Amino acid sequence: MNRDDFPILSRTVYDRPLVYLDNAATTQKPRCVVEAMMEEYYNVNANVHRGVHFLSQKATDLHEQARETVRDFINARTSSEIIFTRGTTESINLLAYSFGEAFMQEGDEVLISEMEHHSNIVPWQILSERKGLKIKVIPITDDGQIDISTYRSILEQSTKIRLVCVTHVSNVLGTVNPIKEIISMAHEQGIPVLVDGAQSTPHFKVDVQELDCDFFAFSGHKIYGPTGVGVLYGKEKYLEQMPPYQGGGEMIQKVSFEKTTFNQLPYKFEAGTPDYVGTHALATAINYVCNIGMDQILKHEQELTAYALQQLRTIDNMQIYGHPENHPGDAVISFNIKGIHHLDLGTLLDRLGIAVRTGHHCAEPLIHRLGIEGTVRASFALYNTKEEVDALVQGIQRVVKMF
Ligand code: 7TS
Repeated sequence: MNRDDFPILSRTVYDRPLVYLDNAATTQKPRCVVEAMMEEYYNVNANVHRGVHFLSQKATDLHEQARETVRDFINARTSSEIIFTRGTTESINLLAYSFGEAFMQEGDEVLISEMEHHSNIVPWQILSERKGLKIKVIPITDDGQIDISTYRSILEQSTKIRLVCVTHVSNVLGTVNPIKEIISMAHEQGIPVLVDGAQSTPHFKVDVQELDCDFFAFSGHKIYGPTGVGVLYGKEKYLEQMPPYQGGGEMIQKVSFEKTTFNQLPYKFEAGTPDYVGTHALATAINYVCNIGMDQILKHEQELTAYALQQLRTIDNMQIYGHPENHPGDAVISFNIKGIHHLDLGTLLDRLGIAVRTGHHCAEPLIHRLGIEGTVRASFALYNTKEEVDALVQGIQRVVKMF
């Protein structure tokens, strides 16, 4: 599917064709995204929101059109609910600081799950230190799913939980969480929910109004966009009450040495010159995937994941984490081969031109829960093929023979 749009995919590594299976870390960029950035720097570049001159207005238009493209992509109600950040990590840090200031007091609780990326753990720990909060954790089952009945009882037993923060899709297990159910259960107790959408937005259609999530975070670079740009969606009713995260230009209305009044949404949360070239390139990436169709992408990646699971399971001593039969996961497969360290396997696959990730994948508590030190992880994107899965399987078999 559209491989030719991605120039890097035709390069070689150690004189072998590149097989890029590290898409959960970051995706490769289609030509149109790189060209959009080049075109803007060559022909449009000027700072946004501050100039009356032609170029500044043009750059501002592209930047604000990008906000509208993101709004439409996740179906937010208004573009003032779309805050541009550097990525998922910054989105969650912004929320932790600002939501914490507005809505949390000593003794309050934040509820996260056992399968979170460090980006959805550490900001809450920093906030907890600052405010004297407690972090509670929803456990997962042995087959890598959120334990919904324990989640229900945690919600029912505490009156102090102020926010539930859960990932949409696990970056280690590929588990697609029943996020709508998770959100509605929290809402029954009057608790808002942050969804970490870093691993869902690249793979299937997300509708924040349909989910009814209160906050949603994602990264541009995982959805074929540039690095350094991401999004925090938030319901206006919360954002209005939250104080700014950083101070500076752009986020103010009036400044004197005595008092500053803050700008309206979303600018209140966007201090300093934004990455306006990045936002335009992100919108180009979003238009690119929408032109292919998120449903097409999902179908292709589901077929590829099912094929990969089937082929990987034929290898002796293969241990695959998550992906139970009755609960097909997303385009991420973590595995180990008994007797071979994940780092050795990853390094030897690299020598065959196959790029996979090894280690704890920035989700150490989850890796400990699985009782291991790390995994090898293959993760797919719209441009991966069955031939690349075959190359992975043959590569693993070759490494196994060496041991
Ligand atoms: N949340 C999840 C679920 C993620 O997978 C990641 C990045 C992040 C948050 C942070 O995103 P960032 O763009 O702000 O860095 N995950 C990975 C990964 O699995 N391998 O490298 C980065």
